[in-house]
Amino acid sequence: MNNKTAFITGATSGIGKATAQLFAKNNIRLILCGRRKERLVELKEELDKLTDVITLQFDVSKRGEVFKAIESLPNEFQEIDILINNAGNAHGLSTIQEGDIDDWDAMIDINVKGLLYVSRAILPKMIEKNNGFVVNIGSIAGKEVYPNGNVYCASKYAVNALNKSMRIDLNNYNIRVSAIHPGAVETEFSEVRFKGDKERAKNVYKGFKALEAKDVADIIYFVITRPYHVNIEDLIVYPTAQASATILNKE
Ligand code: NDP
Ligand code: 8X3
Repeated sequence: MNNKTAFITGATSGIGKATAQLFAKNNIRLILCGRRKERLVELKEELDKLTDVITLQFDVSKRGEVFKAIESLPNEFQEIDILINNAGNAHGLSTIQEGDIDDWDAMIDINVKGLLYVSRAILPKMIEKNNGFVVNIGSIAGKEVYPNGNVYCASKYAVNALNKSMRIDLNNYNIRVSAIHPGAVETEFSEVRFKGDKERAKNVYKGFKALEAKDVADIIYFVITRPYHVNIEDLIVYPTAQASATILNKE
């Protein structure tokens, strides 16, 4: 992995941050992305000691910002070997008839369109060099619908479909494509879903051991370090206590 360059969206928290930390330990050069500038600065300071790091602050849902940021990369970071499409969140949890339309827009714009914009900006260069790796972070919510999950689930079903589409469309260019679909991971995910309500967010992970962000990072690293002829296309990972989107062995 020495001298490979990875572009990680959503690196300021949770799964993206843990992946950046693990990649840095393994000498992968990093392009770290997110909206929260101070977190990007902090993470760069932490990981600079281990590898070359550059940060890009942009909102994945803003098409202009995405292309401008990626075009601004200095020459030594132009060649991207690994793209981790991770940025995303759930916004709200309510029935379809009561859903907040701004929440719907946010989930479609970030989880689906954001992933598309970033991929569209980066893939042509991977195609040019006939090499690359894309890891799409889906969710168990992209495999099963659960009550009140409606639009978040739809956005992750879209990621699932786009992952398969990428596999097909990029097959002639030696670009590997993988989706990882986690169950419950204790990150800032539920805090974002419940709009900063920390108590409600904590409750989601009460009574069982959820996955940690670093568990998912380990799997991402495993997936990208298989021999060149091996492409893990689709992988579901649960906490041991979880058997489906809704079946959870809670104390
Ligand atoms: P976190 O809330 O901890 O992290 C989300 C990351 O996405 C942050 O770094 C955030 O950065 C970034 N992000 C969100 N919106 C935008 C935006 N508009 N533009 C740019 N970056 C954005 O959650 P997780 O680490 O848990 O989530 C990571 C991925 O994993 C998501 O795609 C999520 O759907 C998926 N997932 C999570 C599960 C869980 O249970 N936690 C389970 C299954 C899948 P910033 O705010 O700085 O922009
Ligand atoms: C996050 C996990 O179960 O809230 O994608 O959808 S869940």
